[in-house]
Parts: sequence; C-alpha cells; structure tokens
Amino acid sequence: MGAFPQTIHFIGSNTPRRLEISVRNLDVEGQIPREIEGAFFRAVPDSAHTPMFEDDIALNADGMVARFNFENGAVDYDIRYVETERYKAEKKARRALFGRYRNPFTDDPSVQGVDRTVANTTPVWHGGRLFMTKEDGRGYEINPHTLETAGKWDYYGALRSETFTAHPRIDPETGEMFFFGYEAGGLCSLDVAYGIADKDGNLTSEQWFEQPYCATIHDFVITGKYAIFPIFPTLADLERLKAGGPHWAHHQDLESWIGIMPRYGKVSEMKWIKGPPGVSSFHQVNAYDDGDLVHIDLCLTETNAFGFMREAGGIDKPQQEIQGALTRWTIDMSQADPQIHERPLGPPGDLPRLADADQGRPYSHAWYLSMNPQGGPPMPGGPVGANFNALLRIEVGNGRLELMGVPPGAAISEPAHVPSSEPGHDGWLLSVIDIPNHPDPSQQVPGDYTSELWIINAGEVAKGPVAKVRTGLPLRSQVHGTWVSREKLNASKLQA
Ligand code: V55
Ligand code: FE
Repeated sequence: MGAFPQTIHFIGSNTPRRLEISVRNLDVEGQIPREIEGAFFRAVPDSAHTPMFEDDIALNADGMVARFNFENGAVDYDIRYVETERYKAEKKARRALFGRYRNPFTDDPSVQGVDRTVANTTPVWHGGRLFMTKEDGRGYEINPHTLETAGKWDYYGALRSETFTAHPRIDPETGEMFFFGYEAGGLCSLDVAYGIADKDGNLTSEQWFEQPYCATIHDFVITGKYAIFPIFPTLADLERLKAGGPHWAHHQDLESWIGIMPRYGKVSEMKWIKGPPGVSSFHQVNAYDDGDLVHIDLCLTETNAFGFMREAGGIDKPQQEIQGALTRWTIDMSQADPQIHERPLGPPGDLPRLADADQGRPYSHAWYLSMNPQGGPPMPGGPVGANFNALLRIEVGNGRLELMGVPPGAAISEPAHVPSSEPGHDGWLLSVIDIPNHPDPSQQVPGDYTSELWIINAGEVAKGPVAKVRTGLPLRSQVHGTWVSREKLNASKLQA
C-alpha cells in the first residue's frame, strides 16, 4: 500500500481514516435536549485504497455511512463503508481498480462495466428507507439499524434512469419525493430523468427530457406549482474522457439556464429561461411561489467553486478570491418571455440547511456555512478542499444575520436540523466541528485534530452550542447529512 497523495483532497480534515468503528456512550458536555431522539446520518468519502492517480480528488473517494444515534440522552457513533460494487471489487483485489473521478476510460480493464458509483454524497431518507446517494449512479439502500448495505435501489425494477441525484426534495405535506438524474441515459448523454416517488416509496412517475448541454445538475428545487432545474455551464465531454481527462470543465463564457415546469406536469411543458453566463451554484436553499412570481434562493458563485473544474476550463482564479452571495432569482411566470431578476440576500457561503417543513413554501429563515474573517483560516479539507469556519442563520425577508464561529483553525460541517415540538421554537442544529489539537496556529499539524458534535439552538446560533458530544477521534470530512427521528427509524422497512 503506497502513500496517499499530499494534496488538499487527502490532508487536513480530508486525511484518510478508513476506520469502520462503533463507539457507545460518547462523552457529553452539557445537556442534550430531550426531544433530540433519533439518528444523524452522515455521508463521508474516505478512499479505502490509495488512488490510482496522484491527482485524485475527494469526490472520488469511497462512501462511508456514519451515524450519531441519540437515545435517552446517550449518543453512540458508528461508521461503515457502503459496500458498493466498486468497493467490493477493490476490497477483493486489495488495491484501487477504478481510476479518475467519473472517467471509466481510466479504470483497470478487469472492472470494465462494473458500477463505478461510490455513494458518497447524501444519506436520503424516504418511504421508510435509507439510501446513500451520488449523482453518477443509483442510490444504495442501507439498513439504518446496522449500517449494512442492502444493495442498489431501482424502485422494484421500475426506475429507468441510470443515475439518481444526491439532492431530491420531499414535500412535507404529501410526503412525495421529487428527484432527477442527469446523464440518465449514459455517460455524457443529455438525458435528464425527472421522477416522483409517493410517500410509501413507490415510483409514480418518471419522464425524460434533454438539457441544453451536458452540465452537472447537482441540486434542484420544487415549489407548490413547479419543478425547477438550475443548469450552470460546467460541462462533460466524451472525447475528453476518452483521452483520460476530467469529467467536468467550467465554461466562463456560456450562459446558465433555468428549466421550469409544472411539478405534476409533462416535461414537454418545460420553459427554458436564460440566466447569467459563467456563474455556478451547487446548492439551492429553497424556492416558493408568490402569485405568479417564483423565488429561487441559491448559493451562487461567479465561477465554479471546485478548483479542478475551473482548472479543466482554463480558469485561473484562487479559491479565496471567488466572489459569491446567497442570491434570490425571481421569475414572473405570467410573462410570455420570463426573465431572471437577481438580488443578493446574504453573504457568500454554501451547505444550506432548511427546516423540512419549509420545503417549497414561503419561509422566514435558513442556515448555511460561511467564512468568518475574524476566525483565521480553517484547516484544509471538505469536498472542495477549503473548509468553512462559521454557521449563519439568515432571515431571508430582512437579511438579518446571526453568526456562530468556531475555535481558531477549526472547520465546521453542514448542520442537520431537528425540529422542536415547542411552538415558535426553531429546533436544533447538529454539526460536526473539527478542532486542531494545538491552539497555537504556528504549532498546528495538518490532520491532528479532534471532532466534536455540537448541538446548537437553531434560533440562537450566536450563543454557541448547548451541548458538545466528544468523539475523541479525528473524523474525516462529511459531505451532506440528514436527521431521522426515532419514530421514523422505528417504522423503517428494514429492521435490525
Ligand atoms: C458534489 C459532491 C460530489 C460530487 C459532485 O458538492 C458534486 C458537490 C461528493 O460528491 O460527486
Ligand atoms: Fe451537494
């Protein structure tokens, strides 16, 4: 086993850990609110083997599913690899057989045709089942009690799309899951599948349409009336892949698009609205209808936030110089030729969290991660290779902000939200904080840190955590996480 590359994808909080472990009764400082009963699942990419290529990236790492289980004030921690077809093939060979991120032409010939997805992006709970997802393949079902991998999920054979997004949207009233998959018909195809699964997890509709160019569609939004597909000019190219190159290249001069259709309508009703050139958004906070107006709130940046996607497009811009803002795009659907009206809502940032009950509806506030200039730079790590060091609560109507910082050099990961049963209470946020073991920045060693799970009153983030769960471990960076209540876990389709 050779050494892992010493790049931003493998140092700091991206340091390979590769431990499948279980720890019971973690050390808790403070009082865990009684209503936090359930599990916080996290998707953690962590390459099981040293990569085939020195320029490998965090997005290409094997998915692990981690769980903080909250039971009667006690917290247990477990983490296991998602046993994808790819993971199993490499485990058997005791080495990496799959090459570059989303480029099958760089694989060892022995694994030709084997499913390449690493299921490393989002744990999704729907219809009583837990899935680990990544946008380049179908989801893998996970037993939420044992974290064992049950297998690839295709809706009892009904799903046609070869891919399934890591960002489906669930309507809180109907319980339906709205989802999509791009490159649905194969590598670099323009096909996008748009699907709906009912509250019990049965596929009730799947329609295909073509997007304007083969872009990465990482997230989408729904409103009461619409399904909305934001398309940004980061493009795949089959010839580049065949030459062994990267999947994605950002095109700064190409326009962006919004595809908008009635959410229960036909894809033939899709309207395509041109947006500003060169911009990028991986995550949208929310969207909602306001009469004929549609508001879409996006974590928007002037160019692609991933260095390797900029580089492939010949864009030379250092990470810390990238401008952005939490941005509202408003579209008047009563117009014959609707346009996008843009205004800033809040500071730059990403990894937004919305209360599940606010999905697709008018809402007052949300949370996201940002950079606190006073905090000093956080350790490197995370999917992009640059971590965040601040949690923001924003009131989207008036722009009012509250900030929670972290200790010097520490990194914060995407919070999960636990709703409160108390009327008017914002609920709770759960977020893993990676804290350097040496307080003096000049003495800090990359990768030498300890992870804590902070529990924060979601309405008073500036007050800091009400409780801290100490893992005593340096946990590798997550991508996304999700909260599942005890009630839902008890009713899960797979049981222990
Ligand atoms: C993202 C994450 C991915 C991926 C593509 O956050 C985009 C954006 C963790 O995997 O494959
Ligand atoms: Fe994402």
